[in-house]
Amino acid sequence: MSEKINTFLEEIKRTVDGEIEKALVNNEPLIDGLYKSAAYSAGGGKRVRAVFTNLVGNMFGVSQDAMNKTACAVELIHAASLIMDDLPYMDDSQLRRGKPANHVVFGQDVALCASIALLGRAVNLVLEDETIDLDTRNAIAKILTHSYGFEGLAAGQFVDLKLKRKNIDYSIVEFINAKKTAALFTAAGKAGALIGKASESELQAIEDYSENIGFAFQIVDDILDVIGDVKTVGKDIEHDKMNFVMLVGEKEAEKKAIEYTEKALASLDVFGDKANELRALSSFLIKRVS
Ligand code: GRG
Repeated sequence: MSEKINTFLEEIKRTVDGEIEKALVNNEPLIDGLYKSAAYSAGGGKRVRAVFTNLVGNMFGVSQDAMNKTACAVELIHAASLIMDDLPYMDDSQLRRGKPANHVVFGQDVALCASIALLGRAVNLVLEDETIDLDTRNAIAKILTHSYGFEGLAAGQFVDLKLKRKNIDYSIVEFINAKKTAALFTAAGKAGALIGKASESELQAIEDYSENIGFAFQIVDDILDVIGDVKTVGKDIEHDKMNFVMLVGEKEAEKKAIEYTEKALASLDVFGDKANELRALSSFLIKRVS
């Protein structure tokens, strides 16, 4: 199954890359620089969140066409968040996805504009997606906008920047992980389930799965921040930045990542064999090195 998931990841990556290219076609020469900056950061990456939307959608028998715009939107939101995260007044990172961060190449002003434009394009892609019905588009747009606002990325980033260094405790790190990482994972998973017309209980199962996988993913990210190699990880490694590993130690962090993954897997029981690809994704994510 691990070989299959690798092929699957590659296939989805290709599809999403194609969608992103289509989503960022510019017809206004005056803003070429803005599109260049947006496209620069929208390119690359593992596309894990898009994979999530696709695997959940597949489980409900959704056609590839009906998932493409939503999966692309999720990745555009993620890209926008990475641009912002790297800015000097945020994490002040120079390297992202193995290349100079957006603001290093295009300047902070352009980077911020590109990030905002990507968020707008992401939501519009969903709202204008004629392959899915209007109610579903609205429901997905609602979930996505929540995922990066007060209920998601912005909230997590705020606490990360303003509180964590002063009040380091487990509940704060948990809050940050839930908002900064798990929120977008959950939105990606739920979006796939909504397109697939999942029942309330199925939607809840996907929410539980995604949330716990998001937690595990962030813990692995924190572990890589401490023990990772900058070349493989492709972004600045923040050895001095407080994170989950510094709070509980590397061994305990590993245990926690496994615990969250197991919790996530338990939520898939209701789907039986149909969830095998999601199960394979979980093992892939826990073993990742970048
Ligand atoms: C309003 C969009 C928005 C954001 C404002 C800056 C910010 C608040 C939040 C930062 C959120 C953030 C960047 C969280 C880190 C999540 C994380 C684990 C990123 C790495 O994800 P990977 O490994 O990256 O999937 P690739 O490069 O593979 O896509």
